[in-house]
Amino acid sequence: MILSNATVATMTGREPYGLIREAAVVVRDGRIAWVGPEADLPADQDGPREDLGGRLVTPGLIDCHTHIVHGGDRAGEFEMRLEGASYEEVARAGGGIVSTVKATRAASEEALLSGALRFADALISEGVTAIEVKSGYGLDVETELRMLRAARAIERLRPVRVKTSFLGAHAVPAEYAGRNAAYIEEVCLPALRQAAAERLVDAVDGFCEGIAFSAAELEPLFAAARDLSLPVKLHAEQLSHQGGVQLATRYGALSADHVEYATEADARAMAEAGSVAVILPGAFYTLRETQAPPIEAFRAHGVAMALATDCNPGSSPMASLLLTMNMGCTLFRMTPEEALAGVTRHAARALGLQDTGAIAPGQRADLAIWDVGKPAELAYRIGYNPLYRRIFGGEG
Ligand code: DI6
Ligand code: FE
Repeated sequence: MILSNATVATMTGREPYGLIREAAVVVRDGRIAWVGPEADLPADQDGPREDLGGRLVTPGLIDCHTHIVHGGDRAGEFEMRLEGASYEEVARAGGGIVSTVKATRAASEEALLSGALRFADALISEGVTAIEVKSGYGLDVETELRMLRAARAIERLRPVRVKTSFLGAHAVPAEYAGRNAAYIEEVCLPALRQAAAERLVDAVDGFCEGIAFSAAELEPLFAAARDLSLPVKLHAEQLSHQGGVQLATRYGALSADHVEYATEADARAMAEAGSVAVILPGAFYTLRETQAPPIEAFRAHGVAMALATDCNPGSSPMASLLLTMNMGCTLFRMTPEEALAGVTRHAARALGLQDTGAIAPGQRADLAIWDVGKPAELAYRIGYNPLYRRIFGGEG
């Protein structure tokens, strides 16, 4: 297949967006075989040509932080918060994450899967070709494993790549209240080992926060991840500064996520460790947070920034990566180019994926074709989806 007469945002090289106008992309055997100015197309690259009429081609989008597998919803809590209750107050009153745990424990694998497919389909309709999915609403061995199985099943039913993260250390369940270390030891570690043995886990995540786990409490979990040769990532410095980034970077984390309260020193540590800052404006917006992540420090230290939906029933009930891009720009003054890199190249890196997220020879042919003329249009409009076509592994 040859996509011709295209504007291609390769997301590689020095040009903004790696943009090539009047370009062609050659796809063979599910991979990019060639990309460049159409005038330079080698004569031996033949095949059916599709004229894209100047439309924009980008890498398929990647949502690198979601909680789309869960039971129930939290619309009631939304109403409570609108009446003035804070997220932390709701959590301490037995709402919040713990209420989703109840609904998730009660749900079958099929119910969890069909619930998740609603959000996966919404993301796919916006050109998403890879989604990260976390566990973390089971908080017991059996339910954590069931969530991960449901996450894996998405990939068998839809043309999308799924990467799973074990988030057993998301909250302390009622039966372990006040016994955080015992919960990690008696539930998280056995669940992680079993999930790893069943190849259900691609990375290990945790929630380092006053309402969840301290950095010291998470250390044994990260040590276990290292023993299992699994990469780590962390919800860090979201609502307060807890030292999560320092823990994560000591373990060479793929990413530190949220990071609103990260410091200059944290940004330096992330740059040194090569950890991606995953920026989650949906949670910031939903919780009406006021502390924005230190975007300027990330830029200054050369920390790669990804953007993701954090799609979850509580703090970020958002299933649109295009809206996420807009929010990254409007709320945090990221540039539209940073926003697109944040949902392609840098999102791939936050998941440890090396074969997707850019348009270059040898990369998987995961592409999104948009009915727009310039790449900044993707972050600019609100509530408008200009996807023209999506190609997944050369198909579509
Ligand atoms: N931080 C978040 O924003 C989500 N999890 C987390 O660790 C919130 C999840 C929820 O409220 O259900
Ligand atoms: Fe999250």
